[in-house]
Amino acid sequence: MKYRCGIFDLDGVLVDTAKYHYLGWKKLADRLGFSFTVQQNEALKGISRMAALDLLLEIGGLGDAFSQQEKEQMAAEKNGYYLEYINQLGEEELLLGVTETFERMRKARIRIALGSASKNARLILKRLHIEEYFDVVIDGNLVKKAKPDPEVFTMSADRLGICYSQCVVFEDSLAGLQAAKAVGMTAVGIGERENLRIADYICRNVGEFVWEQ
Ligand code: B16
Ligand code: MG
Repeated sequence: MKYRCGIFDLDGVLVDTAKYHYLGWKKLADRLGFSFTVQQNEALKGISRMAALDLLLEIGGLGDAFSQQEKEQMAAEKNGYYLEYINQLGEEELLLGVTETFERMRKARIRIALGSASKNARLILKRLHIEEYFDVVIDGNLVKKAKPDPEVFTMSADRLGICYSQCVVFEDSLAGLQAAKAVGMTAVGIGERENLRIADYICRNVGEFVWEQ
């Protein structure tokens, strides 16, 4: 097997937390007095919390209306709403093929890493009871630069001492695929081809990936 490490994005790859991010942002938008649709939420996927807030405020026509301090309070407010959902999250919300893939990787001695923009990643892994599978967890608390910058993936590989060409990244966002490809990692897009054209492989879920190819 040519890969020595699999690096997994969290939201959209291991669990569908996007719906809870949406509900959290929607509650904030409701309070601020504008509507926010599921379709508009697509643009907020995969980017950092503060970048998502900036986009949300632009959507609501409030792009320049608030100070940095006010924006930080709003981001914290949204995170409070989001955590109400996350604290209810259970193993049954793991996406298809995740546990089986981790078990196969363990047997084949392929290292397992998390590369997520979320600052809530560790809590989510705990709630899903999959934290023990990870050799390294790199999340939004550790990186300075957001995807499409590859920092979240290179930090994972560097900590494990594995060269980038031996890493395979599983990602549902275009920015994440760009990040993986920029440093020569194999990029597996999870989702529909039309959104993920630059991926080396496209799968509907992580269990579909053929490790031996
Ligand atoms: P938090 P991922 C990303 O997770 C989400 O896709 C994105 O929608 C969210 O804004 C970002 O985490 C930050 O999340 O507010 O929990 O720090 O796809 O990189 O696993
Ligand atoms: Mg994602």
